[in-house]
Amino acid sequence: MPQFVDEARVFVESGKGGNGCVSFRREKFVPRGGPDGGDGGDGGSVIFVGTPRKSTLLDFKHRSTLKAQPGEAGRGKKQHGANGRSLVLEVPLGTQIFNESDGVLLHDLTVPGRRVFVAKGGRGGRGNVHFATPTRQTPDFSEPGGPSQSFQLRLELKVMARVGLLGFPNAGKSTFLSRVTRAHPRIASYPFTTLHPHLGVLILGTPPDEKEIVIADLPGLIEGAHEGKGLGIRFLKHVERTEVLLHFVDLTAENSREPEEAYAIVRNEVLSFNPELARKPEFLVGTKKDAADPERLERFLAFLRTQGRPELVISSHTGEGLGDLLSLLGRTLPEFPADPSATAFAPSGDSDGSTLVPERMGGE
Ligand SMILES: Nc1nc2c(ncn2[C@@H]2O[C@H](COP(=O)(O)OP(=O)(O)OP(=O)(O)O)[C@@H](O)[C@H]2O)c(=O)[nH]1
Ligand SMILES: [Mg+2]
Repeated sequence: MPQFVDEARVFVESGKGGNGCVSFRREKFVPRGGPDGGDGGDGGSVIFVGTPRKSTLLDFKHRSTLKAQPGEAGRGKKQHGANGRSLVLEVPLGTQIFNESDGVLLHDLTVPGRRVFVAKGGRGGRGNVHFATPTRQTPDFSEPGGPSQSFQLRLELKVMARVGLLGFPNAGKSTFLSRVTRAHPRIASYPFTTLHPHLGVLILGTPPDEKEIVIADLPGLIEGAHEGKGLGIRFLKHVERTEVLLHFVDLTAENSREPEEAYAIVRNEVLSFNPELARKPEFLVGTKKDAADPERLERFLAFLRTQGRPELVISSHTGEGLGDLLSLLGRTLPEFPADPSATAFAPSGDSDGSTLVPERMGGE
């Protein structure tokens, strides 16, 4: 599996414009030909484009200097210098581009195919052919090429999902994702099976009223995650764009904690990462109903009732409760995302191998 990289630092530099040329025609029998210095070519730009085919910023881990070509100088006989080639870099959808020096967000690449110029190439300078006037027939100067631009940038990927899965390790998050989408995250009975976010596409409804909803499965959180315990909380940035959180708690006797306690711990870690996440609608969901401890299940349902929450208990093994949960999700999420930066994206084409690229679920 390719490495998951969601942060990168890059130095970008556009190409300088080529200088205009100073040259004079030389022809037989014409002692003093007029000016014929051509224009310099434009310098290439550095351009980023968001694509659903990429799922990590891995490309930039070992390639941190990104330079476009300069324009060529103009030549005699009015020849135009060649334009420098631009550098077009594909990044995953959801990549944010910050200016490293002041931390300002410059671009947020949430729309497939939209290009942003992060360093513009310099314009080619005009050759002396442009500067002849009736009183100045032999201009011995031309325009220099425009300067290049360079910036130190920080790239940060925040995945584009409308639903985020939270919970302790082993709560059954990845099993749920694999059940309701075509994603194949690793599933195992030990904690921290999931090491980085995975996306899957949930299809709700039937054509033509289908809704595609991208779900992000995150690594589990434990007490002290905000201090770096377990895998820490750095992946929580990937739920910042979501519209709904599904918080899973394991109802089996194997879980050493009561569901309410597990919920409170994880919730606390989430809010210590970003208190704004408290404002997102959140559903608390009991998992593994088929193997649940009956008393624990009862206590959990009572807890949900006292909090006025919907009674959501699922089994990803038997499918019980999944229909209710998915229809609740369908009712909660408007047809089109309210926030354009949370738009679910197109089905993946050629993927770069990671499961972060969501796969569209077939007609199951
Ligand atoms: N009996 C039963 N077991 C389940 C169910 N859902 C998940 N499990 C099991 O619980 C264990 C953990 O499941 P995962 O889906 O890997 O849990 P996770 O929340 O993704 O865990 P991390 O990736 O470590 O955070 C696996 O052994 C699953 O087979 C269920 O509905 N019923
Ligand atoms: Mg998992």
